[in-house]
Amino acid sequence: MLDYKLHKLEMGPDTLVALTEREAALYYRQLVAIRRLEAAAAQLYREQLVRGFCHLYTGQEACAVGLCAALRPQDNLIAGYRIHGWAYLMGVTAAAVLAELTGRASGCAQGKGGSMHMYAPNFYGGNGIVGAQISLGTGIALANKYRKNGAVCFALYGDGAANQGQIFECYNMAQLWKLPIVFVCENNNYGMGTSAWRASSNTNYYTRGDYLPGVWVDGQDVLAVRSATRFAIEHAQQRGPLVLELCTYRYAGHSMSDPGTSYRTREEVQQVRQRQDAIERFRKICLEMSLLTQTQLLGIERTVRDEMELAIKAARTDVELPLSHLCNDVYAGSYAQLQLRGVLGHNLEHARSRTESCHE
Ligand SMILES: Cc1ncc(C[n+]2csc(CCOP(=O)(O)OP(=O)(O)O)c2C)c(N)n1
Ligand SMILES: [Mg+2]
Repeated sequence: MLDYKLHKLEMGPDTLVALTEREAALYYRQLVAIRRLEAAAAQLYREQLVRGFCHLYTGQEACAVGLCAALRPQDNLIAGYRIHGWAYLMGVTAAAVLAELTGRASGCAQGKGGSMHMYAPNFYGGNGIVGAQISLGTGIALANKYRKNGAVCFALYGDGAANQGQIFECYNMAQLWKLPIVFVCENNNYGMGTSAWRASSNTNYYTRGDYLPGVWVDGQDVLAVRSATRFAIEHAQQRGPLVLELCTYRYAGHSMSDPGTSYRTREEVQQVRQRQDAIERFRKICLEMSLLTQTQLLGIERTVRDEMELAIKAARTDVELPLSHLCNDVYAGSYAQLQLRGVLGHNLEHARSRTESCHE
């Protein structure tokens, strides 16, 4: 029996849900894959192969797996900067995620984007400006409505971002125009170096849309998130925007440079790991409901380990783009042939990248 809290809604998501063996195997594989993907990212970072920022999603896996399980092919997603797992679920391979982190040509943005800038079809990627993705997501929802394509846009933000002014402008416009958008607040209890209760006057993020309906969801439970997402899609299509608050927890620090222990205790992190870990909880459901056996679970873990080992190898050894590709894809159309200014000693042009020429 799933539990929700509702704001300005009489009916909420389904509290009883069905789970097939196939779905159980898929979700378990995805949960474990994201955890291992982030462990690999952390390892590559420690080896100083990842330059720039690196924000890990460890602990929050059930939010991404549950939400993506309910997405239809036409729906869109846009997120902040904690996106490795989202990119993976939206179709970027583990190798393309890790190779992107280490700046390789085989990375999903040819190594030019790094941790925060990964994209895939219908995934409008990571965005480093806190809250800015919500304005972009509202624009995507407006485009969906204008094109009558039936798609719903999911715009993700954190508890820290929830206090950004532009989010309230977006709530307002989305409600006025009844846009097909779901505002998804992943409340992991902490922003950058501070806690939600120190930074927000109202930590019930599902109510923060005021006139917008909202649902509080247990973000450590894949099935609760999936059920809430299904409900949100129907609501957004028929009635317009709503807010989903996914209550979750971040094990790692804000980014790799934050040990994550100056604003919370090690014991707290340890307790959440022991009592509310999303993977452990899902594993228990699978065993208790006899959907998967211990052997099958171990088999899935082995497959994921092999997948990640290959991905780590690509991230370590694939080639980088040559200098001639430095400014490709900055402009499109008539700007394509413009000479690049201010690069002394090099004769570089703006151009569109051709993947087959990446390795020249
Ligand atoms: C406009 C803007 N202000 C400040 C920052 C610096 N900053 C980066 S992340 C962050 C906190 C965000 O916390 P939250 O939304 O809870 O996301 P989480 O890191 O927990 O996933 C801040 C203040 C920024 N990137 N952009
Ligand atoms: Mg947060």
